[in-house]
Amino acid sequence: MSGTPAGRPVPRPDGWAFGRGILPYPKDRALLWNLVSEIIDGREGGVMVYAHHNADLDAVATALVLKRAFPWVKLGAFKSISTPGRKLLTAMKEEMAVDPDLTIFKLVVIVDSSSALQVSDGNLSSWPRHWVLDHHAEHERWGTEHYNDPNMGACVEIALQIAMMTNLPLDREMAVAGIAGIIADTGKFRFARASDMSACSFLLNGSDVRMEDVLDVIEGEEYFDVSKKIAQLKAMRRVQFQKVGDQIVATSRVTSFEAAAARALLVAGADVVFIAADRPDELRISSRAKPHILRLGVHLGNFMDEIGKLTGNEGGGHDGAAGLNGKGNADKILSLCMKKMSQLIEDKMGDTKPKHVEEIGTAGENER
Ligand SMILES: [Mn+2]
Repeated sequence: MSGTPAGRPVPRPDGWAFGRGILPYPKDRALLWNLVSEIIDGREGGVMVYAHHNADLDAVATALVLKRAFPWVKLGAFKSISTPGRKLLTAMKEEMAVDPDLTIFKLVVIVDSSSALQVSDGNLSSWPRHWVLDHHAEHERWGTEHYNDPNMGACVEIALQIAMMTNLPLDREMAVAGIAGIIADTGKFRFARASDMSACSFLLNGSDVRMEDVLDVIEGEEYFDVSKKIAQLKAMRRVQFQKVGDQIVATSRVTSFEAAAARALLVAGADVVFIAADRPDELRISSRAKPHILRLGVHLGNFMDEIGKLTGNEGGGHDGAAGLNGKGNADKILSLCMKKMSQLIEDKMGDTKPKHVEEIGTAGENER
């Protein structure tokens, strides 16, 4: 790091720098200092850093970086913590309480939350004094002190600004948490802005952390789970697919890890997938679609609801991730999904694309 003491960034006109990476200075340093002062003043009475319901990686990362800067704060979350969030906490050997008693604290710092409903039943009147630290563009007018910077792709970038303002040296844990939060909130960099990439470069240059270290933490042992690897490979071997215009609809069967198998097939090239987990006592079908399919107007939750009704099962879910539970012949239901989805995509593509549904075949057979 060419003359810079390890962990200390170089101040530049536009921000703190490590190598070519820059973390910009906060948009309102005075306002952010107000929060810092209150956290310091609140030390005696207790400070709770509070994350939203099902605290995601960015919320957990924000809380972890704040705890690095102010070790006396306690961490908490409303209702639950997401699985990746829990993995990050375990890796950092920190704890986050679920639904702690907030009334015993002097100050609550709500992080990564754009509305009161994300952290409570909506009524904060019985809460102690609270601050909000957020980065959402759609940001509720909190009836309290708040700092919101939608130019930050992840809330943890603001927490890192706070850490740098307090002259905290960058360490490995902060770098891992920072990159994890940015990865999560940019859809694994798909929607990352130059500033988010620059912040990651700042964190990588300023620490000995490698991207692989961060991904290992987020994905954890599951990444190396042998049953999951086999399920994904079996799903590959049993795949059937159909070309609709330039889109690929694929189906396959596994006995478990159907969601992981669905993701693997999307990565392998499918645009919409249906994976059956076929067990003696029950049948589950997991379905996933890429964002451009959703932009055509396809809603998998509604689609699986319809498949459920047609087959006497229960189906439903989100636009890009849905499922079905019940009983029946896996192959028959999968081919129904394939047929109906191909028709639906063809309809949605409408007049702009040539109507063209082409059977291609199954893995192991001739690909052409
Ligand atoms: Mn966030």
